[in-house]
Amino acid sequence: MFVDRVKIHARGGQGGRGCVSFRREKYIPRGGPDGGPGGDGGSVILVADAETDHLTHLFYQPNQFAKHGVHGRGKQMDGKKAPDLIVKVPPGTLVKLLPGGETVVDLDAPDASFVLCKGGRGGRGNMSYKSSTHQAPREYEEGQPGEEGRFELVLKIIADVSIIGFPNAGKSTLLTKLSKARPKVALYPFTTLQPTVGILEFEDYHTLRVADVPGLIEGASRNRGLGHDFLRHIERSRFYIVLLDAAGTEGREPWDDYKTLLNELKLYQPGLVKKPRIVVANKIDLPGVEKKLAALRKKVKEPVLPVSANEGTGIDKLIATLHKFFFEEEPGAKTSVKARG
Ligand SMILES: Nc1nc2c(ncn2[C@@H]2O[C@H](COP(=O)(O)OP(=O)(O)OP(=O)(O)O)[C@@H](O)[C@H]2O)c(=O)[nH]1
Ligand SMILES: [Mg+2]
Repeated sequence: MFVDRVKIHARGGQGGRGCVSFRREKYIPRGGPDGGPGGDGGSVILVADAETDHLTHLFYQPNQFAKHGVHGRGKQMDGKKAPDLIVKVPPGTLVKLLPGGETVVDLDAPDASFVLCKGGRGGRGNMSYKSSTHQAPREYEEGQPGEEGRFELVLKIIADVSIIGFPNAGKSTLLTKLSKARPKVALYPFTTLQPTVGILEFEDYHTLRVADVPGLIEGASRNRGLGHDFLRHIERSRFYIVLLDAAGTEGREPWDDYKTLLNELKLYQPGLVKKPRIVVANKIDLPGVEKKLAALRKKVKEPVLPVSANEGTGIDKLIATLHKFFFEEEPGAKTSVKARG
């Protein structure tokens, strides 16, 4: 199961209680107060871990409670501080406070961390109440409770490039050509039900994260197909590959697909269509594609790149375009960088 939205209950540990004790030793009458303080409770700390890519573990363990601090002891001994509870989440996790839903933190980079619930401070023992006029204090403090709250964690995957297209357009096939990721490829629509990220490695050791997301169809904004919800995973991308089935294998025209896709993106978030993109026409190995491609080229303003994800035709050009967009300051400086391996 893939979980990318989860509600949790987090609580820092309570501090240990301070101790009331007096030194008792042979030949030392009235040894004075020696009750030590309690240890601090552990905090719940969220850490963005690059190796984690979903929130499923929190779905099964929605209660994240840190341990309590140990109580103070006699002979001036401190109680032990409880360890912090480290909760790993994928980079790109947004944390909202419930019930209001206001954003607490956006862990948008690997290794970013955030103290979600601080542990309570340990209480003072009676030895710290001692003074010249108060030599046998019996006061002590209880440990303070840890912070507590309910939170919603929402994952918005961080990918540099996202591939968007209709079901069966060949998005997953294209990702296997760009990276070592192996999402499921199949003849039927909605094969991909969860986003997959692949790493595109260039010859010059630059890398890009490329996301394959589920297919988008007309009416997704009204929850048709898999709806719009998964589109939040492409929000953070800087570049989009609009992948079209140029052969129209499902009886639709590529140009209509293009319009529908852009319209759905706009309905989801108007800013998305303003970001840079490339139109990639897939399945050019199939017969009768030239006519459809020519018609598409006439109508689409931006350049159209014909490829066959199955056979690998045109993929080098796509890779060079991505390299140019992300890593070349002056356009045209270097054009033929290939993928490694
Ligand atoms: N002829 C031909 N078929 C292709 C090409 N690329 C993909 N296909 C086929 O199209 C079908 C769908 O491919 P997928 O990669 O699963 O498509 P998808 O866009 O990921 O589909 P969903 O995950 O369902 O949205 C598979 O049967 C692929 O073999 C291509 O370049 N040429
Ligand atoms: Mg797929």
